[in-house]
Order: sequence, then C-alpha cells, then structure tokens
Amino acid sequence: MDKLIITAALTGAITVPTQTSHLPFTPDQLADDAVKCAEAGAASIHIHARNPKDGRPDSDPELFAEIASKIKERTNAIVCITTGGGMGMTPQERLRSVPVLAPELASFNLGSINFSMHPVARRYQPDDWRFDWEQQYVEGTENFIFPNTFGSMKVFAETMAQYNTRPEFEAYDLGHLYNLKFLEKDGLVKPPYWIQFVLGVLGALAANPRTLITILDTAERLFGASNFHWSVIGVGYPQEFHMAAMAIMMGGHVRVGLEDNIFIRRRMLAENAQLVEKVVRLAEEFERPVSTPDEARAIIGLRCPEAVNF
Ligand code: KMH
Ligand code: ZN
Repeated sequence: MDKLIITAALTGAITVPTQTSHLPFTPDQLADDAVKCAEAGAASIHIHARNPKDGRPDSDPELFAEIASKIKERTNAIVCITTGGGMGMTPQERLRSVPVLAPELASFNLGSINFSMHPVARRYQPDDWRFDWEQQYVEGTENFIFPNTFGSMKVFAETMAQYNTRPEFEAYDLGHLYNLKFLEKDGLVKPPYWIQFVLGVLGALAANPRTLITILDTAERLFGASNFHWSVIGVGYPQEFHMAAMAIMMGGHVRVGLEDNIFIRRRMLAENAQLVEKVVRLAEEFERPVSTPDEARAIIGLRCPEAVNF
C-alpha cells in the first residue's frame, strides 16, 4: 500500500459559524489551522474562501490568493483549491481562482446533485444564529441543486489542463464515475486519476461500508485499479472516522476537517487539527505510514509546487 495521504478540509461552504466556534474563516485563522493540520500529518489542505467579517462563502480570487499564499509561506502542504464553491455561486464564479492561482490541485465535481443541510436549521432558534446570513443560507439548501453539467465540466477540464492543475475528482454517486468515463472518452481527461468519494451528503450516496465498497468496485471496473488512487470523505460524525478506518485498511486515502464533520467525539466539538490527529492515531494502529506532502505529490502525480501562482 502507498503511504496514507490525509487531506484537511478546513472550512468549506456548508458548515456555518453558528455550528462551531472552531470554524476558521479569516485568512489568518485558515493559515493557522492549515499549519497545525500539516504538523499533525495532513499532506493536503483543501480551501474555500469566506468573507473575513462574517464567514459567508466568497469566490473572490484575491481572497483565495491571500489564503493560499499565507499557507504556502508556512508549510509545504499541497494547497487544493475548491471549485465547488458555495450555494448560489455560478460555475464560472467557482472556477475563477484556477486561472489566477494555477494551483497544483483543485476539486472537480463530477455531477449535479441535490446538496442539502436544511435539517441543521431545526437545531437553532432565530436568536441563536451568530451572523444574519446563516439561517436563510442553511434553510435554502432544501431547494439547492449543486450544478455540474457536462457543459460546465468541459470548461472545468479545459481550464485545469490549461493551467496545469490536477483535478481532484469528487464523486458523490455512482453515476458520477460514469460521467468521468464519458469525459475520458471525449478526450477531456486522461488517467491516472485522483478520485475522492464523497459519501454522506444529503442528496447523494450515504456513508457506510457497503456504499464505499460499491463505489470503489464501480471505479475499478470502469478505470482499472491501477489507473486511479482514491480518497474518501465521510460526511458527519461518526461516519468521517468510519470511512477513514476503512480507507486506511483498504489502501485508500482520507479527508477529514470541519467542512465535513464538526465532532471529535459524540457531542464534543473538534478543532481541525484534532480530526487529523485522530486519523493519524488510527493509521498508527493499523501500521499504515502517513505520507509527507512531497510523497503525496509523487503518489497523486502533481507538478513542482513552485510552479503555482501564489
Ligand atoms: N463540501 C464537500 C462535501 C468542493 O469543494 O469542490 C465536497 C467538496 C467539494 O469539498
Ligand atoms: Zn470543499
């Protein structure tokens, strides 16, 4: 087995500040968490940008550049830029940072799905919300379709190829792997791939051992086991750690972070680095060594980190 690549997804665009005071959203908070996660064992840091004043998801490339450069100044970890963005952003807005930053790695969402977290709003009274945008945002996901059409995926593939950015393919459902196969047949992408199975989003595949094995099996049949490396996200607690344990055993890789899960133990809020530390402890128990950022670059097939534009 390859060494274990751990990705830390620090903030995302779905978790809101009211849910946890540990959610980083200013560039300095994000850089501090990135450094702590890298020190704990994360080789890759997945970033979204947020308005530094109120934590609202933001697609401004200058904000992404500030966050990415602050991280790069202080750690050798891979900086993976989201192109998934947040609710209400157009695909064009979501892609804006790739031409500006030319990152080594960027997320590439493989299909449209319902993407909801509206049940979270039921836990709060109107006065509980920390910022005024949050309640409407969370409730609004009940009617949110995360758009990733073939037309926009074509533009994402062409843009990432132009800027020498490797896609991190995010597959939330079995059909998404068939979409990737179509992109391959159309000459827009070619193996080997870095695929992340995103399990547990309300609107797509659940996170459990059967769904992980089913989606992995489908990927192996479509692409051949030697043509991709895979990582898994388990959204929610304890699914994040269940999926991590399976990936550690099965030769896959793992993403954790407050973007996907806010708990370290039942009802106990986590800091990002604690989530990484827990995966490192699991890996130690299974005697699976953890990769450095440069070892992860070699496994995923990334270019020289100095070629980025931040
Ligand atoms: N929010 C995650 C469930 C992206 O940023 O492009 C998936 C994600 C996608 O991280
Ligand atoms: Zn993300």
